[in-house]
Amino acid sequence: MEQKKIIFSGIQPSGELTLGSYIGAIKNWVNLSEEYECYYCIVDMHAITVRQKPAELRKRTLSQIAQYIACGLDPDKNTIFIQSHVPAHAEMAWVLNCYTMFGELSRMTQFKDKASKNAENVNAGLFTYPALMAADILLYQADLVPVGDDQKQHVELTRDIAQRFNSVYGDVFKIPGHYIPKVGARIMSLTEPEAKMSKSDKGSGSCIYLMDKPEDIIRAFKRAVTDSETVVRYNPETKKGISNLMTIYSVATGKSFQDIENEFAGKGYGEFKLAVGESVVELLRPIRERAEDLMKNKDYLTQVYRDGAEKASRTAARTLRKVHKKLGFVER
Ligand code: ATP
Ligand code: LTN
Repeated sequence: MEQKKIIFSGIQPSGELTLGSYIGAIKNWVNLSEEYECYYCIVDMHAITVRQKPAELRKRTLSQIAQYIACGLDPDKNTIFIQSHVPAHAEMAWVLNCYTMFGELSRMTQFKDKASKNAENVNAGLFTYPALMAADILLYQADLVPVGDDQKQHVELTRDIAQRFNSVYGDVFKIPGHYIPKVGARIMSLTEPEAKMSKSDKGSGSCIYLMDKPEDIIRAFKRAVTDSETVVRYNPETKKGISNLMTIYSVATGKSFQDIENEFAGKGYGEFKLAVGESVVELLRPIRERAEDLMKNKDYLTQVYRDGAEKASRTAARTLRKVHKKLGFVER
């Protein structure tokens, strides 16, 4: 039988999952999960590059597992696990740190962005974050990494690190590619359509969370920033707000941009925004209900992440062993 290709992706439990991360990443994880062998991780070690409240981090990590499953990831078919449960990630990250250049890390836009937002805590972990992400991906010899547009630079750096290592030691790592969706790679903030929708913008109405209540979702869409024209037309250069809403509506309903323009020809923005809000309520309703149910069953969730870590550990240990041998570390 032909070996399935491998997928690895992860999300930090640094906040609640958003509609942006669902459309940009998780939705594609679900689509790809039949065809590939998939590892989906909750990257809690990445999350501590920014200060977290311990009780909240613990709760969000568990609830993120429930939300992965509720989005349609079947734990029997996908390996769902918590990064800190597989020590090989930390061990491999150290090795890869020694094959990652200061200059490369300095150029990462996410680092520059987070360093400016957390000026009082620009720690070394925040800087070397991409080496840990490379370790995540390379440990599993992943072929493909499904992420949103903002993570493309990190996946490209992972490829460079892998190639650098391979050029010294032979074919150790598979060189991974990124999988970025054609529609929805960068969902924008509802209140500031020039900026990415981000889970750290809590409370401003700019962001929709998977667990939001229907009335909050509708309210946020009613308030979404549009423009001074009154025509529903796709143009991400001049009509950022409307184009973003059209993207969301297209993903939620399966309609093309042309269909959407026809549907709302001659109608006002109010009607359009309400329709987008309602489509998102229906998209998220089953996910929220399922996740709430799963959160009541902690034993099941524990079983899922323990089984996941066991399976992930086996694969990760194989790559780590190979790397240690190549480096000249004495076998344990
Ligand atoms: P933070 O605000 O802490 O940086 P975030 O909201 O950007 O977090 P991440 O955890 O960094 O979310 O992202 C999880 C995954 O979802 C990544 O693959 C990322 O590329 C994707 N993603 C996040 N936000 C969006 C968005 N607005 N549009 C499309 N994809 C997104
Ligand atoms: N850096 C990513 C999260 C992340 C990741 C990964 C994504 C950590 N390790 C491995 C894909 C593959 C983020 O900030 N969203």
